[in-house]
Amino acid sequence: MGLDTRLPAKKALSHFLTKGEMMEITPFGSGHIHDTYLVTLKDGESQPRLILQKVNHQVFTRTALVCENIKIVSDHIRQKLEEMKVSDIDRRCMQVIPGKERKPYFQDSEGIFWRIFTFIEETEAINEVANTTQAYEAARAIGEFQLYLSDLDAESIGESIPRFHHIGWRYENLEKAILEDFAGRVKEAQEEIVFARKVGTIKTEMLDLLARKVLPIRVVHNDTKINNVLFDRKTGKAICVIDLDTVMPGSVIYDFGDMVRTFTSPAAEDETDLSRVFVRLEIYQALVEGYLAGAGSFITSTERQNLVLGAKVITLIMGIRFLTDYLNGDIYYKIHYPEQNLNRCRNQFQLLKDILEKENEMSKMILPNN
Ligand code: GN1
Ligand code: MG
Repeated sequence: MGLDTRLPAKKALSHFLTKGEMMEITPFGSGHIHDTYLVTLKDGESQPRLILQKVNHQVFTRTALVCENIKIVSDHIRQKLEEMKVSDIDRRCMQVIPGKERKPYFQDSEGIFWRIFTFIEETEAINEVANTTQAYEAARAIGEFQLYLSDLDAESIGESIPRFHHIGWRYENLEKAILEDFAGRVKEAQEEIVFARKVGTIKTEMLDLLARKVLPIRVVHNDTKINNVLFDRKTGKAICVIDLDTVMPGSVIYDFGDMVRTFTSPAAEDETDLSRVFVRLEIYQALVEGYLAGAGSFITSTERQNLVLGAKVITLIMGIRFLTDYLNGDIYYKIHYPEQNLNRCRNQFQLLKDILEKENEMSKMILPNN
């Protein structure tokens, strides 16, 4: 990224309530959606660092609502941590730096939304889980995240992306993309299309559950991939859950499912060597233990019984979303080469196949006494 793309970021920065002079601004992170920068300031002797983001408003059309949600949620968690007298609170939850107009964002003259968070120092994000301790830790952090938000009225925040995890809607979008064949790629993705249709029974099972309204609607994260949990560099403990864009009313089974999707496979989600894509049961076991250590006290038995369904649904949804984007000509996710979305889809479908094979074992590990 050259100086040109950093200029608007630099300009936006001046519209926030930050202390100090700007020293450095560099592109940061590996997200698929926004443009993210790490900013270093100079404030007397100290050099505070910040995360500045140009929000992708094509993906998040309800941009102001998303930023306001994040403020509500991070303030709520902070209050919980204060009540619990947790130490090091600034590193344990995200902190929004307000714009000069006291909003949790700044909208520039071109309508672009910018936002700033404090940078959480001495942490690392990982893209693949290396051992059971990491899985336990990250899952515990997600479970606790849900726990802290379990008394926040789901109506107090808005839906950042309507129908985000609605599997019926994701199938509708796929069928539309197949019909339109906008990028002329349907012929390249025959096998994947056949597979998606074949596992439509997962959709039926989920839609049936939704229709019965037995899953409580709670404030959940909705994007619990492993790199959205920060680990303390020194202790290896999971200390903060980040990327709160998709925090909205939903079900805990989606968060559990996205952890299974991204923690248990030893490979990244665009790995093309599919022999490396499978559920590591020992990692899964640690994930379950960590999650229940965080969330076991408040989830209902129906939620518990449907956690593995969450893993199937989320992995299927992600495969379908990557496939749909491939067919639409890569308009949603950032890609680095033309086939990347198809590769991501194949990867997710491979993982789903393995989940389906191990489903019984996985369910038993959650309900050992039932
Ligand atoms: C996107 O923000 P990021 O890159 O972590 C996506 C998630 C997907 C994920 C797949 C708003 O997340 O839903 O699970 O990519 N976020 C949105 O890697 O679509
Ligand atoms: Mg995200």
